[in-house]
Parts: sequence; C-alpha cells; structure tokens
Amino acid sequence: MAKTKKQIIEDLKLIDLVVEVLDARIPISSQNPDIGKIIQNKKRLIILNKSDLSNQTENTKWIQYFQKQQIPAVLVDSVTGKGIPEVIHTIESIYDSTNYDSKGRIGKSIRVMILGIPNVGKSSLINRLVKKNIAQVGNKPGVTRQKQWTKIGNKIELLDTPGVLWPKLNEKNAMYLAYTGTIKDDILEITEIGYQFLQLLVKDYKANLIQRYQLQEENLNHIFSSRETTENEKILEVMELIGKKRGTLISGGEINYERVATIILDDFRSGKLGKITLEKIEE
Ligand SMILES: Nc1nc2c(ncn2[C@@H]2O[C@H](COP(=O)(O)OP(=O)(O)O)[C@@H](O)[C@H]2O)c(=O)[nH]1
Ligand SMILES: [Mg+2]
Repeated sequence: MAKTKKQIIEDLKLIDLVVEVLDARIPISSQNPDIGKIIQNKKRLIILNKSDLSNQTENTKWIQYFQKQQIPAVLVDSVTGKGIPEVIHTIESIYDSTNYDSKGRIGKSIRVMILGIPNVGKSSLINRLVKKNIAQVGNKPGVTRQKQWTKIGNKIELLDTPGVLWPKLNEKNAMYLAYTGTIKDDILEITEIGYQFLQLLVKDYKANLIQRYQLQEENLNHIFSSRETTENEKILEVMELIGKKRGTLISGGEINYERVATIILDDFRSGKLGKITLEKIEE
C-alpha cells in the first residue's frame, strides 16, 4: 500500500538509511524533486535499477556522477537479482563506518527504507532483498498491513513497504516517464509519445532502430537528407518504414501509426530495442 507523504516522514524517524530507487534509463526524471527535503540529512544509497535495460557506458557515468556527490550508488537488475549482493555489502559497509556509540545504537541493526516514484522497481527490489515474494509487484493495489521489518543478514533491517514518492512533471520529464511507461499511455496520446520517442531514437540510437526493425541505413539517410520534407514528415516516413516491416497496414494501404507507436514503445520497455539510456550526462 502506498504510503502518504505524512506516513513517509513519520517512518523516516525510525530509519538510519534511505535507499532511493531510480530508473537507470532516466536517473533525473525518475527522481523525486523534493527528495533532499524529505530525507533531510539521512544517510542515502542510490539504486540505479533496471540497469539491464540501460546502456552500460552510461551506467558507469551515472554511478560516477553520484559518487562525485558523495552519494554511494549501485547498479541493480531487480528481476534477475544482479547487483543485490553489492547493495547489501554497501549498506553493511555504511553500517560499519558509522559510529553508533553517540546514539547508543551499537550492536543494533541499521534500519533501511526504500523510497522512489511509481514503477522504478521498489517492490521487485524488496522481493530480491528478502528473497521471497512478500511485496506486490506490478500495478495491482496492495493490501494494508502492519509495519514489518525484515532482517537481512545480521546487520540490516528493512521496512517491508516502500515509500511511494511523486514524480516531477514538467514537459520534458513527463515525456521520459511516458516512454518508460510510468505515466500511463492514455494520459498522453500514444501516437504522439511514440512519434517523439522515435525522434529521440533517430538522433541517439539509430543503430538500435536499424537492427530491431531491419531497416536499411541508406533508406534512413535518404529520408533525412531530403530537402522536400519537413522534420515532422521525415519521422512519419520512418514510422511508415517500420509499419511496413511489421505489416501494420490498415485498409487502403495506409499505415496504422498508433500501432507502430505501440510497437516501438513496447519494444523499448521490454528491452527488445537494446540497452538504452535516455538521460545522458553531458560531457
Ligand atoms: N527489466 C527490468 N524490469 C524491472 C526491474 N525492476 C522492476 N522491473 C519491472 O518493472 C515493473 C514495475 O516494478 P515494481 O517492482 O512493481 O515497481 P514499483 O512500482 O516501484 O514497486 C514490473 O513490471 C517489474 O517486473 C529491473 O531491474 N529490470
Ligand atoms: Mg510497488
């Protein structure tokens, strides 16, 4: 069950360390804008989750980016459990490096809570950490239960329900969150989302596009070198190429653009378009 902001702030009083879960494909847009204010000066660990879906080179850069800010960060794939041992190890070393004497907490566990916006993989991460399916994954509403702590090893106690934060929703972030499926497709029009996403792919991930839909590079070059068509028409032409490959014609030989948009977005979300980081660190 989603905790209210008030409940999160209440729970935080019991917490020694906050694990902030971000989507490795969009580390900025998947971060709650008020996180600093909410957690104040609590210790913090960032998880770049879904790192199986993001670009490896960019992953490394993001880890360095957070570490430069003195925030430990770990790459995780909560579906397979890759990175989980490192998460536990990192929390334990934070515990070991903490002087609990002054707080009178020596010998006690470090108490941990997971925070993040919807869909970043908080429940999946909790399941992986406690190695059984106690947290509900997916979109089904949860059931209210009593606060429960799960012991992980002999140093960590994890609060079993995550704090659900809200995303920031300016125009740019909203698009990224729509691409990843965090904002539901019916709120923003699917064809528009797919169209804009394709624009981004053409710019940054052309090779992925060519490979997935078996496009000819010269066909793409031909489209983009034409002086007779607008940018808008060029993207629509690429949608048509993909649509033809996928047989998404409607009567009269027209391309079903909505169907093409759905295919591209589904392929991105399931990793079939390859490893794609949408938000990159500027050099
Ligand atoms: N590929 C991939 N999918 C993930 C990962 N973590 C979670 N997911 C998927 O993302 C969706 C949302 O996960 P969930 O744990 O319910 O997110 P929550 O809303 O933050 O609790 C589910 O379909 C998960 O299977 C990951 O590391 N890699
Ligand atoms: Mg959840």
